[in-house]
Amino acid sequence: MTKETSLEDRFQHYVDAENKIEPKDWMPEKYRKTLIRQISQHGHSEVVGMLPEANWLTRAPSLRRKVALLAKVQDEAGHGLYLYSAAETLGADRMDMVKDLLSGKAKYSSIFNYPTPSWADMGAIGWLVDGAAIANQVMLCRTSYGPYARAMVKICKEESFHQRQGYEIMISLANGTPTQRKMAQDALNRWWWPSLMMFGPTDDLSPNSAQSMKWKIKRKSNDELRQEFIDKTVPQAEYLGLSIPDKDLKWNEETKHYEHGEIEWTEFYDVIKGNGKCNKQRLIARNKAHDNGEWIREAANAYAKKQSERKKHQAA
Ligand code: FAQ
Repeated sequence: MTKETSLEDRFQHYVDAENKIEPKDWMPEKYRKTLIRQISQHGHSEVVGMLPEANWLTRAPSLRRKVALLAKVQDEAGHGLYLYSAAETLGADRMDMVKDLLSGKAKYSSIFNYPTPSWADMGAIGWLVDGAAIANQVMLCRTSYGPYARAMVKICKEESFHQRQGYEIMISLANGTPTQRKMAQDALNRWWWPSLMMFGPTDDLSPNSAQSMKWKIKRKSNDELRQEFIDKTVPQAEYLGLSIPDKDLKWNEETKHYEHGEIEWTEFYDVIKGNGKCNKQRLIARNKAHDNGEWIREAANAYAKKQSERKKHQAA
């Protein structure tokens, strides 16, 4: 048995016994790389995920709605920061991660490449997109890497507020005028399928799942989580009196789950290759924001440099 293999075996036993891996613990290089990939993609998703909703901040229909939406969008920025910090504990460099996002090299969630032409999209995003994010992220509170698991606990609490915020908008629209009901239905029609795609490819076509589940990075498979989301969300749509845009959706009394129609996987792969409706627009917006922030990074770095010089001077 090679030294590396025995370390890997010990690592696996440690994970199997439900221990958390901490930054200074030994870990297989592939475990570290998988986590950096997933956590940085997750961080990028939170950061880019601010853009579709930021589009409506100046046009929210009331002060109350505006305050809630503003708080939600700010939360997403905070989530991005926790996640980049968690990736840094694995040795990733923040500026490298940011550069990969800005150049289009790094992935972020497919869902944020869809447009938000209507106020009802704010409802649908909170209800469906945050709903899907919660389904996925509750399991991540138990992920094997300590800093990621702990970040997810706080993130999930905030995502619950986001989901309620969105569902409450949907309730108002669904109980409103015929035009408002139509807006709500239209938003559900446009966000339903992309929300199902958020969970990633089907288990048989998910190259990373098996190893990630063995290492307890992921606790449930993409299909399991997608099914949980559908089972939870269909009754919520019924409560709103809205129709899920899937003619093949039906309850299976034996399995106690909903069966759903075919997901357009070609659309998903097109979006993650950069050819979605808003991929280019999102990267342009992120690059512009980054360039506009240059002065504050310069000021922060100059301040940090000055502080460290002062400390050195005092110590001498
Ligand atoms: N979009 O082998 P798998 C949010 C990629 S946060 C783009 O199954 P894995 C909050 C995947 O990276 C939403 N790419 O991969 C919010 C891989 O490519 P790679 C983000 C996707 O990692 C709400 C390839 O396909 N949440 O919404 C997607 O085992 C509202 C093969 O896939 C997270 O990131 C996708 N949807 O499972 C913010 C949660 N799906 O890297 C603002 C953490 C798959 O090999 C407003 N991440 N790919 O080149 C995860 O749980 C996992 O990474 C999955 C994918 C489940 C996303």
